[in-house]
Amino acid sequence: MAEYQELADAIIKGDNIASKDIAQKLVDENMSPVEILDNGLVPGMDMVGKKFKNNEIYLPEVLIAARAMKSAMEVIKPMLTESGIETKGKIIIGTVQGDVHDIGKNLVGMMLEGGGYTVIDLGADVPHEKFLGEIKKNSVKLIGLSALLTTTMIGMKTVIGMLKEDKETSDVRVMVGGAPLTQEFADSIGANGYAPDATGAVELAGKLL
Ligand code: B12
Repeated sequence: MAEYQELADAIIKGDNIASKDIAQKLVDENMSPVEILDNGLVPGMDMVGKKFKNNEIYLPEVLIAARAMKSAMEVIKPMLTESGIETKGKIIIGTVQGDVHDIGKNLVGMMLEGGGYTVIDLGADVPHEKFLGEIKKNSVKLIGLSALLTTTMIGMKTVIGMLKEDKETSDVRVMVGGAPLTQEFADSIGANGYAPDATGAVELAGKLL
């Protein structure tokens, strides 16, 4: 559909007014939030990633594209998170220390809320110890760690090690995700699960909790 292409183009151009308006139009036309994500927003952000990698655009453009992505996500958020049923459990999520990428993590959070979980989002660039502290404070049994940089993903191993060493948190389950991750990497650091996207994260949470 042409509107999905327009939405992807708005993300690529970093037009946060157009991205919001087109997302709203698609919502008004009864498109599901997952369709809007899969056909417009995610392909748009993928293209931004490719252009950035090929040096066709630079960081400022990526930042304004991210802002356009966020304003469209605000429009679909209420639909993704409305569930109204009692919570299936609490999950802490966050992007690991040193890493400010939070778009994918935010999507995972929204989808988990939509799936009926209570999400405690610690944000991005979360110090390793903060995960430990918040898990204890909130008696949480599942956490989701996100990383987008090959240099920060190893921080997940540190967090898992800290949890295992502490009696109070040794049974906490950890799921991991982010563009550079693989199932193989997740297994190698002792994570309990990996999912390649936000829909997979919800399925995985169901298995792990
Ligand atoms: C947007 C973006 C930025 C924005 C981030 C804005 C924000 N608020 O998030 C800004 C401009 C700040 C930025 C900065 C940088 N970036 Co950047 N960025 C990107 C870009 C283009 C898109 C990322 C994105 O949002 N994707 C869309 C979302 C929806 O996808 P996602 O994050 O993968 O999430 C999905 C899945 O992975 C999964 N998932 C994610 N988290 C989790 C968690 C769990 C538990 C589960 C189960 C699943 C899951 O579900 C999500 C939804 O489906 C990528 C390129 C790319 N293709 O990834 C580069 C990219 C990640 N950035 C890169 C780099 C190098 C940087 C900088 C170092 C650049 C610099 N020179 O300063 C800085 C780093 C700053 C820092 N310390 O973190 C590189 C990383 C290369 C590498 N090998 O590590 C990439 C790959 C670009 C490239 N090709 O070179 N970046």
